[in-house]
Amino acid sequence: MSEEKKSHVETVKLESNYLRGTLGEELAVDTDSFTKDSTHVLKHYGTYQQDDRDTRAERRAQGLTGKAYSFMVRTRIPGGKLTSRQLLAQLDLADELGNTTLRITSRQGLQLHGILKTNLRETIRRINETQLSTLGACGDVNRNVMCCPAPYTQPIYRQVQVLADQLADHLAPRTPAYHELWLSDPDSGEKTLVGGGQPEEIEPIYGQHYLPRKFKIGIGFTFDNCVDIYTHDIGLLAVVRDDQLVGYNVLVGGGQGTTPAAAKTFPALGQRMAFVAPDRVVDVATAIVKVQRDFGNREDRKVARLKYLVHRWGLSRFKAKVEEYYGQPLADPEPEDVTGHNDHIGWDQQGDGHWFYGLNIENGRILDRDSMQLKSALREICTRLEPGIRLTAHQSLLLTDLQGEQRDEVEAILRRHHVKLSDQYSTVRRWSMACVAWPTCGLAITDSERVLPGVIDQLELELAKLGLEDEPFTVRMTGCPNGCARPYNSDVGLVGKARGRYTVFVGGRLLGNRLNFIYRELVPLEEIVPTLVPLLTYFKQDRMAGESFGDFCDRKGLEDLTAWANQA
Ligand code: SRM
Ligand code: SF4
Repeated sequence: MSEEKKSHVETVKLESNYLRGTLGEELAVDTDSFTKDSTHVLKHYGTYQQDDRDTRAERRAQGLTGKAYSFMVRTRIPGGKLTSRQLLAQLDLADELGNTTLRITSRQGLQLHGILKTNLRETIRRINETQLSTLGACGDVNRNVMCCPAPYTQPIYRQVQVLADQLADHLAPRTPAYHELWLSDPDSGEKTLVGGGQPEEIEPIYGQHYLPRKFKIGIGFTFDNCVDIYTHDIGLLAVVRDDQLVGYNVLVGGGQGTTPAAAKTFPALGQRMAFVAPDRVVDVATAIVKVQRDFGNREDRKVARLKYLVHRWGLSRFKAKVEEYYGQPLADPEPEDVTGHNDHIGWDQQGDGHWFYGLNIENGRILDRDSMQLKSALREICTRLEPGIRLTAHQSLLLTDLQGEQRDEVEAILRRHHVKLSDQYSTVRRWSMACVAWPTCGLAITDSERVLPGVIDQLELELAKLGLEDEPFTVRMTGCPNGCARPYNSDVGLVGKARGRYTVFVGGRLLGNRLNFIYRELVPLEEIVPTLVPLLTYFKQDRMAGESFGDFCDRKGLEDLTAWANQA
């Protein structure tokens, strides 16, 4: 493809000299923001330039020019595994340099918001000092690698975590610019010379252009698809027989993002491509990444994800190309598929005499407010008991490696800080998830995290009236169609379409292996629950034994559901 046809972001990456651009110069000057081109480069270091969208109008009214800029800083944490010390360091950063909150993301990462440009370097340096990294948390590279976070002692759990770590290390950008820009003393004059090196020496996997778009990998089990493997560019399904992990079914081309006005875009489920032995997975994943690097669309970022390449070529042609890059034929996938889902919430035994506690955190936001001091409670638990920490794909966390006698202490600390124990959450709230959206997300059309709790309040009442309060089904909300809370395979998806209005999707499922469909468009926030009530009533009356709400909606289909709702 000629350089002229490539998108502007491609040119910026190519000319950035392995993600340097003018970031060094811009960091050195006393401004509150970066130039537009530099923000594209900046993302690869796990940080986004944002502004407080709540204050835009007020600032205009006050005659202030420009925006109230600050930065989101994302830490990538393979499998969501970290220590109490690392979590405490992030909480310190949130309090000292951020907006005093810390956010667990839908990909087992952590996000700080409200970091000022002058504090960016210190923030990233301090995260690295705790042996965590922001490199590749965003940008056109492989993102955080997800895997089941449960700390059970059976070897298969350790094996998937080891694989997540290996993939994360192997596919991390290797540019020395990360160290140079963020970790070395800017006044020391320390510079790493990369200008003369060959692309294959500096970035053997990515080259000078990096990937056409973001890239995501998740590793799940057949009996526990808690990481939603069908939604990743590469989904790895661990095939376990007689307690042994015999290999992985490799799924390709999953993804959620879509632009409703552009018919060429769509959410897609991963397609089952091959079965690969455990020790070959990193090489096969690398071959897939390289195929996307060389053949993914670099003209139009809307259709640049791997799913569009798989769609354009078809699975057989895509597989043949991966085999060519890998150097060997690949076996067909084994019959195993996902059969279960576990959010790991509540108390459970690890198998080594220790316990873990899955603490439900509503929409992943760790903060103190008058009615509940979650941040302080976690600080006290981490300081006094030093549990291991695992972040879940549902924006919650597990406190691990606890002694039996520490269980009461954990609960007492949570209670003292007015934090609800996991069993005090309703089933519907436990299985709900919202993206960040307003006010920090620059792409948000409307609210998500700030309004979902109110929607759930109403739903709880209606479900109780119908006697459906114990019914597990997923409700996922996003402030725009990009799909950051994975709303397109959930039982109920609520997707921001206009300010205060949402598209209501139904018919997905907890297992994550079916897309939902649009039930109603442009539903005002306050009408969401009234829109769902007739469907829930119908479900209660006409469901088959054991049928879930999503399965029911899928079986009935749009026409039938609409006819019922119209006469109800
Ligand atoms: Fe996302 C862009 C937040 C998981 C699909 N996402 C964004 C940005 C960075 C907005 C932007 O580009 O300016 C959001 C920052 C908001 C803020 O203020 O923090 C953002 N995404 C998030 C997080 C924090 C949502 C959350 O509440 O947890 C998640 C961070 C995960 C992490 O730790 O890495 C997050 N984003 C996802 C997921 C879910 C997943 O990966 O499992 C998806 C759908 C899966 C997928 O990628 O297809 C997702 N985010 C997007 C997209 C659409 C991509 C596409 O292919 O069309 C965008 C927009 C884009 O890339 O142009 C986006
Ligand atoms: Fe922002 Fe949209 Fe992602 Fe929500 S789904 S965080 S509104 S980009």
